[in-house]
Amino acid sequence: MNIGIVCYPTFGGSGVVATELGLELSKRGHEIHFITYNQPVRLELVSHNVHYHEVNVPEYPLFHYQPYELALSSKLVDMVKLHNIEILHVHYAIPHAYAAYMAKKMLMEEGINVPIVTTLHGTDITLVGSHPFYKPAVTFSINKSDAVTAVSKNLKDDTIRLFDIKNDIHVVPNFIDLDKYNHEFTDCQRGMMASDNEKIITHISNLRPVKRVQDVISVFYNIQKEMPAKLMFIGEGPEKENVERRCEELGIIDKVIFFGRSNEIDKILCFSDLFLLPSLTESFGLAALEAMASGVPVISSNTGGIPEVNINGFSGFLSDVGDVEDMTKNALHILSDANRLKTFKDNARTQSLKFDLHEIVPQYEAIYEDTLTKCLVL
Ligand code: GMT
Repeated sequence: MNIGIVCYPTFGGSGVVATELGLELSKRGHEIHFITYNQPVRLELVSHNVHYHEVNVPEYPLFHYQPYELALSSKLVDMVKLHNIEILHVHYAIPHAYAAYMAKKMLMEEGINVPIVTTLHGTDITLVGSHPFYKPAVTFSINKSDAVTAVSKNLKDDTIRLFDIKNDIHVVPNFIDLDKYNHEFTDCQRGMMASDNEKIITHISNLRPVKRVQDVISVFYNIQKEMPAKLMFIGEGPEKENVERRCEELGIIDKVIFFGRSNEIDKILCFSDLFLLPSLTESFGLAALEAMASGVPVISSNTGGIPEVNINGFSGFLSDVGDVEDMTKNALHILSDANRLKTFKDNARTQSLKFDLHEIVPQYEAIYEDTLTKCLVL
């Protein structure tokens, strides 16, 4: 198949999933066209069947806001025609599904019918999309898509609860390339980060308020009072300065290593003992899955789609949002006993196997085929 993928090219989970999906589909023989405003961060290699088409928005002083969705829909029209793209898979409703629908209508004028598959990732529904400003456009875009998928059952339920949805929503969970997160990784340079007796706690996110990174600091502060520990803090975002200031105030700054954005999180996760994800909401929690695939148990909040990924008492523990005392208790329970830690590490890896990309990517292929067949009939 000749597939166009539209996504946010940044470090967010939706862009990561879209990129990994495109790369795996290319390995399975499909021709993939990424169409976005920057080369996606995990798209290191453009090969004979992986292409990247940049959307440029010409600056024009009359426009107070430069119209990205207009530029995107025009680019989609051009790329579909130029490369005979058969199907468009757009990640994130705003503005991608909206722009794709406009492109579809323009192409129809020329007798070309290109189906649109929209994948909902969470923030497009729970945080941004349900805002009254965007709600009509998001509802419209979802209802006009030829197929809709959501990354968890919880996100599907939220979408149906928050919007007037006429379309079916297929749950296709996020996935992981288990070979990339091999916990037998031999080049694991733990010794560079911490001494043998120190436990390594890790957090990865875009440090937005929804991630509740202050809870990460609180839990880590409590842990390091009980046992030697280091915190690996990966990511950039609006909460970073507050986090640094709080670590200074608490006197733990020398125990926290800030990595900034990283494309090598597998190398950091391979020496981690515990992963913290205390988010306010999370449609799936791809970062937790990446940790588990590296054999790292997860202490998380019990919210959104996280319980579909992290199994309480098996791959880690779930606590109420903001309950840092419970999170601390659970973290210490896992970390304080070497045998228990080993069991939780093994369980985390076992749980991640359910999200093997070889199982999940064919589900997307089946949706493409089904959607193409339906659109041919129409
Ligand atoms: O969590 C973020 O801030 C990024 C956001 C995104 O849109 O890229 O992540 C969302 O999509 C990921 C991939 O499907 C999910 O794993 C995240 O849970 C989801 N984030 C939220 O729901 C807050």
